[in-house]
Amino acid sequence: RRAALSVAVAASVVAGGAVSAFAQDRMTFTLATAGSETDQRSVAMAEVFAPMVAEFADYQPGYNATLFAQGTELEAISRGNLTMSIASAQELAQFFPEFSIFATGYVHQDAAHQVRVFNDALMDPFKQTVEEELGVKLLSVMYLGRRHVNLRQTRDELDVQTPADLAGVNLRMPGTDAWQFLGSALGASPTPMAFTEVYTALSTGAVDGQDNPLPTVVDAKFYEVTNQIALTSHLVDLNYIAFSLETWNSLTPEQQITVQRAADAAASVGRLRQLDLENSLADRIRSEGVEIYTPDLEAFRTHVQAQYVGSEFAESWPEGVLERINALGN
Ligand code: KDO
Repeated sequence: RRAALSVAVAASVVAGGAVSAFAQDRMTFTLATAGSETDQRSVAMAEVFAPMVAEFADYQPGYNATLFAQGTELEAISRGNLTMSIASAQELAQFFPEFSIFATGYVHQDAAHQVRVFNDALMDPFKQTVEEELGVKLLSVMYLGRRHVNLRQTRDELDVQTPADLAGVNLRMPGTDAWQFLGSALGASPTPMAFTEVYTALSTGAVDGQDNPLPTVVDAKFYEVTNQIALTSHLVDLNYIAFSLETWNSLTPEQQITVQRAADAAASVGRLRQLDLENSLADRIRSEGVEIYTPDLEAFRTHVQAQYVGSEFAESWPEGVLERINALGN
């Protein structure tokens, strides 16, 4: 049947006919994420992406790192064992150090800035490298939110105003070099740990704190095991919808357009919902007994940025890209 079908498709291409008019085997798009099912990025993928591709593909998400450990998803896509992931720039920086520029503290200014950067020509060589060397296509940029420092200590025990106040604080950061560097740049002592371990580590005191946006603090119930959030906004964090290039190349041009539109639509719906949550959750978290306050942001920004200057990360950034990113800001 396959041979007959491909002859028919070839004939149709020659005749200029619509390839998608032919019946095809259904595909399965498997997505692995460390995020929960109720994380807004997961919700947007399930509610927006899945129905848009449903004509030709079944969307099968695996949440909470059940399919692949956090940080191993890109390799799984590259090896042909996975179709999609919600990948971070820090994970990409493991393969291509220049991606650390998008994981650097106080570079992205807000969600709109992330979108402008992702869609700008400056991203083309980055996207091309990931396609050519990893076999992964970055479809769209998702908004995770402003990361803040969330600690077990009460504010009476530790009032965080400047990076010096974080000296000796055992801060869980995700497990890659770019994340660890950011933890150090904040003034803390970073500990690498997978996301799925963080709640327990906070509850037992194995770590003093973690950094994530407010919606994640609520979704993962970190407010149950912490006492304060210093609104450092040290990283306006993003993720890319990463897609197998091999699968992409097996799609018809129309299917490719549909997948691209579905990814963009999911990213945009997820972004709006996440922004809404970010703006509305502080009171909810306070009502759980967590103190939320703004530290000396200028002190944090200056200190963090100074750590990157001359660092091995900054050396990997292609010339002029930071200036182009900044020029796309407000
Ligand atoms: C985390 O491990 O703290 C992090 O927020 C890092 C992000 O890049 C992202 O992977 C996220 O976890 C997971 O999706 C869980 O929300």
